[in-house]
Amino acid sequence: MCTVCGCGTSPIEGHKHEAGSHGHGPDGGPDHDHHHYHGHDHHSHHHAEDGSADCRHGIAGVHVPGMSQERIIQVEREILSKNDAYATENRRYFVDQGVFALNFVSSPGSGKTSLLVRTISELKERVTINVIEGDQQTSNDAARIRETGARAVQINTGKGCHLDAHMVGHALEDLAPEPGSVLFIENVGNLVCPAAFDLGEAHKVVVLSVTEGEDKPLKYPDMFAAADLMILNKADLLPHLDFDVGLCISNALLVNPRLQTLIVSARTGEGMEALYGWLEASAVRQDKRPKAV
Ligand SMILES: Nc1nc2c(ncn2[C@@H]2O[C@H](COP(=O)(O)OP(=O)(O)OP(=O)(O)O)[C@@H](O)[C@H]2O)c(=O)[nH]1
Ligand SMILES: [Zn+2]
Ligand SMILES: [Zn+2]
Repeated sequence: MCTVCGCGTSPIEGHKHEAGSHGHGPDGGPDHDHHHYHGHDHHSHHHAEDGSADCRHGIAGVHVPGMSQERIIQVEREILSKNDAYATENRRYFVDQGVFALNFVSSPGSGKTSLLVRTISELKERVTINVIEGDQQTSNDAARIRETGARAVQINTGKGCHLDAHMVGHALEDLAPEPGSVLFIENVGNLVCPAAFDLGEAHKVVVLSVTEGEDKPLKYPDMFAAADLMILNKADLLPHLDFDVGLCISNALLVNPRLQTLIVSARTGEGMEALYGWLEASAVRQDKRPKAV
């Protein structure tokens, strides 16, 4: 729904958001859209006999009270095209600086922060890793990251359920990641909205834990379609569950045949070496790409 309303302010830890102070953006100005709609449109969702309402059949694929399907599409396009302009700028910055940026997306509690903490602790002698933490309210995750010695900037999205490229651009001003470093962006725990927002990252990495069910890729296909890597976390719990790893992976491949998969445990460290290998290989691949974007 966030692609429709676009409302909400997003404080970045230690960052004052003054009008006119933006150092980036196609128009150089702030990008806080507030759309307020009044009036009546006829509902366009379908009610089935079992009492369910199916919103997929409207042309916008979503139902918003008080907005026509055409207006929803227009507003979504405006928000996403502004986002894409900021994302392009972030991407250019990453490529110019040789910063390898990954956007970690998942439902709440799949283990993103635990994975990042373990990865930083085990790789910090080899590579500089900084983190942008997205969260609706607290700075808990940024504090967990800082305990490893890594630098972290927290973005609180308030009511917003995803990070957008504009927020990340501001966080980059504060963080100024070192050339040649790795940047982890931990998105807000939400399997829906973060799929729609390009942050300029090299790859989206979707983290799914084995306690969540094999059908998640089918239920939330956009997220799995947008990702290049799926990390199946909490593998240490598999002996206690009837989770079918093969079925989960084949469901994910139905949605995205190019998706790579790693099975890990952030708790025991199982599978983490393979993740580090993937990181290294992907960072090298980005480095070899031409600089002009
Ligand atoms: N058994 C087990 N538990 C894990 C593993 N990874 C994370 N957890 C636990 O899962 C819970 C959530 O982990 P987090 O790392 O906070 O998950 P998150 O994705 O960062 O959560 P949000 O930021 O709230 O979306 C914590 O209690 C972790 O200790 C794992 O590999 N195995
Ligand atoms: Zn977290
Ligand atoms: Zn959202």
